[in-house]
Amino acid sequence: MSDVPESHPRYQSLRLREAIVAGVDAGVTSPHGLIAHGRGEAYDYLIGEQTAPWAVTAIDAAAASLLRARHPVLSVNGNTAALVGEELVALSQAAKAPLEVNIFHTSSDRERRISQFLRQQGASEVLLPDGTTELPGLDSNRRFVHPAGILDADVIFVPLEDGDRCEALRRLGRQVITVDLNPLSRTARTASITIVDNVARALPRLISRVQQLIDDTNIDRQSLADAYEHEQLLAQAEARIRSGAD
Ligand code: PTJ
Repeated sequence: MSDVPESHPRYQSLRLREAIVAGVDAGVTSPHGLIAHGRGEAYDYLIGEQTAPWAVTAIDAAAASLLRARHPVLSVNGNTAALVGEELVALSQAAKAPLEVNIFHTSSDRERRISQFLRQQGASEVLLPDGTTELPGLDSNRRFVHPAGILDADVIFVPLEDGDRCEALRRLGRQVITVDLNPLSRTARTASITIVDNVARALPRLISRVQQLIDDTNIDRQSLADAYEHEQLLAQAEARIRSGAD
């Protein structure tokens, strides 16, 4: 990182800031992404900037769900590409789930740049909206999808959403897994599985859990999925934020 020493007490947080700023400079991340990131930082601060038990349970359920899916797809936007591009590629390979670029703030140039960026991180294939295929029940730019990707998926991983597509996908009967530091957001509430954690911490854990489940077939995937209580886990995250406890 440019001028922040690793010994700095806020190094991790500052490193992520730099990654988002670099994403904007590279034309991968929307300027709106800076605002979204700042909001995430505030929530992260309030949950103690660590992966809490509610997130571990959700990560377990997400790993089980991705591996049980007929056709899982990982949706990538400008923020997640900048923060966890490499990890998304690794998750895609481990879970055999294609990456699909799907962004809220319309820009075909940014779509192409995100795709190139993911290929630089090792992705062999990145799906892009074909410009004509649309997800029904959605008015935003996120309605444009790839016919063999999100449109046909049964389980869709959509970290850092703004809620509209999550709702549309749920109405279509799809399972939606999200990562969102705000347990009160529309996405967090509407998704099937919500990991309330920083995407930069959650992704490495999710990858290693997926790998563990692949390697050890004795782990009961069903019980991991059953242990996930959506309302209860969101309430735990909200209570932590409201308590202001250290
Ligand atoms: O690249 P685009 O055009 O698709 O735009 C992406 C953003 C993120 C700008 C767009 O989806 C957006 O505006 O999202 P929102 O409505 O700001 O929602 C993003 C959610 O992610 C908020 O609830 C934030 O608290 C949360 N968030 C932000 N940073 C992180 C995060 N959650 C987990 N990890 C983070 N690092």
